[in-house]
Amino acid sequence: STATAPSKASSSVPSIIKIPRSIHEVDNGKILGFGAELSEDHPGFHDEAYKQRRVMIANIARQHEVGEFIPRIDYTPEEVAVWGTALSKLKALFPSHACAEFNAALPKFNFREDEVPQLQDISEVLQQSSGWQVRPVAGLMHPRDFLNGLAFKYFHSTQYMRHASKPHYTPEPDVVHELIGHVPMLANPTFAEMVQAIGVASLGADEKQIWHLTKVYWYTVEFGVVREAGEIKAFGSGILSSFGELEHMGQGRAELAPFDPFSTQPKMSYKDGYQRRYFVLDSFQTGLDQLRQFAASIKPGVSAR
Ligand code: TIH
Ligand code: FE2
Repeated sequence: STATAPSKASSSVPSIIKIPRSIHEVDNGKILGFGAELSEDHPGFHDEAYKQRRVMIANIARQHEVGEFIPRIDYTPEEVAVWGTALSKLKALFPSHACAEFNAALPKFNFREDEVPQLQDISEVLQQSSGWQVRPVAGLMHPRDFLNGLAFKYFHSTQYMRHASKPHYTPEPDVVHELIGHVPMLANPTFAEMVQAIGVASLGADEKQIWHLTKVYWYTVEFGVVREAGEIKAFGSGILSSFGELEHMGQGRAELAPFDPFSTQPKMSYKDGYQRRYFVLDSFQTGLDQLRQFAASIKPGVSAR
């Protein structure tokens, strides 16, 4: 979807940025990092059967077209056990550690420990709540494509399970992270608008702006916390889907800083383990206002069409 700008053979010449007009023009086929190949420090790196299973599930996402029924996965008893272990431990911490909006939305999805929810069913419930839908994806997408999807109220979701050896923390997105971490929050209309504002800002953004927005997304949607009656509560999906990270946040030893989309965001990494600092929103309405102001300050470059 991007083409090189004609003439002037200089590396500083930006390529033409195509603004998708619908979700059909958002490419979910460019898979980076873990999605393409597990790295050596991934818990499943030495497990051939696990890697083959991932390839099979990834192929389902590769063949899926927007608007089609999302094929069901017949999760193995081992995969169901990983889901159940993660869910039961997390559920014990949610009342004290998760934000009120998350706790209010969670029951809509009826998560059970003995069954991994299917993306199609979850997408239907989500659509009823906030108009958002889920689209399967093989692994980590190109940031521009992922962020563009948010503008159209589409959340790209992996469908494979984390490795059984590490149910309480994994370095990459998986179905536990998507369904427990992201989906209930996206059922909240104010939060969902906040996420959409990041997506709208990404339409036609240049490479530098995309990189900044990726970090903004990371420090809010993935790892944000919110002040609630003077207490710090989790709303970031990477905290809500990891018992280890949620417990770490609750211990209060990580640094806290106010979130500001206009300031330089710190470097992010999938490999650093638990966050050493969390950014704090005063409320989702405040976050929405901040992100809308920021989105309005981003002008699509001359190369956007
Ligand atoms: N660490 C999260 C978990 O274990 O659920 C997954 C990730 C979220 C963001 C990056 S990796
Ligand atoms: Fe995520």
